Amino acid sequence: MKNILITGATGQIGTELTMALRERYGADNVIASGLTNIPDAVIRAAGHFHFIDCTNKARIAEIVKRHDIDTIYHLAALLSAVAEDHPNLAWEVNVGGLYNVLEVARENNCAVFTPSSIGAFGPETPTVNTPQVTIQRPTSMYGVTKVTGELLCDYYHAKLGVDTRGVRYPGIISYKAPPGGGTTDYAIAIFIAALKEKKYTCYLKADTKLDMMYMPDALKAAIEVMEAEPKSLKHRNAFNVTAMSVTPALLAEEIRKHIPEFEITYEIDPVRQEIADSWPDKLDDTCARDEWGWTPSYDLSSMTADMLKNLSE
Ligand code: AKB
Repeated sequence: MKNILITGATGQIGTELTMALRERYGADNVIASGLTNIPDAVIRAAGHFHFIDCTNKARIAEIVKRHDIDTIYHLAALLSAVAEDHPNLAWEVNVGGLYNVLEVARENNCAVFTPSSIGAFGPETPTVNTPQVTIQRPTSMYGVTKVTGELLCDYYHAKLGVDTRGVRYPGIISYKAPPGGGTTDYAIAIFIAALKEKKYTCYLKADTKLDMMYMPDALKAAIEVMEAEPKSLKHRNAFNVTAMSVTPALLAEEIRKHIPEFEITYEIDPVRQEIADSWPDKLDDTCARDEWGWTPSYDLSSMTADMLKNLSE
């Protein structure tokens, strides 16, 4: 990787991935881009930033050529709850944007990282130890766009020779930049509320089990899958990756070990509950472990301690 372009660089993952890639490959070689009007000050100060709307293919191509880009981390996307509210826009951004990136990559010989999600699964998918290759019939618009994206990336690799790679992210827990309207966002809001108010009202039921991952592991997965030897990859796109499998009740119990007076109550949001109920409880990430050495560093207890420490600072 010589020169990297990141789309969606001002989002939850993009903000931190930009900084991690700049540290690893040099600030001048990592070009951040996003659509927000006020890009994160740190990203701007630390290197190049361009406004890119990923539905505009010509603009992506212009920046790729200008900086001689050879790798694109394509993070720009609508998350599940927002996508359910705006299905047309979700298709346009999540599928149209990815298609544009893949076309620019094909024309300019770039490798592409695209995150898929646990949202690519549906109610008919086995919920425990969800296999790498299994039934995928998602019922949310977000899921429909993610499965389409996985298939598009497979096609561009198999038929058009583009070096496409990716992982299926679970809910990502972090403290630097806020998430943008996902179903798993409660797992961040709960920490902020616990520290500020010692109580939190959760929009998912107490026993809703979902895969989660702490941000340092999410960054590690994105970097390692792109650095993996191509010949060791049998699957390439959309590797299952996970670090922990938690419910709101379990997370609250873990937080109480640090803040004993913390209380959780529940007011269910039917839209997000339905989405969460259609997603797996626990992914099997054996293929990622075997093919490129994936192994998470944080579990529920170490993540909780680190989140509380950093948020209180
Ligand atoms: C969401 O909740 O939409 C995302 C995801 C799991 O893809 N965090």
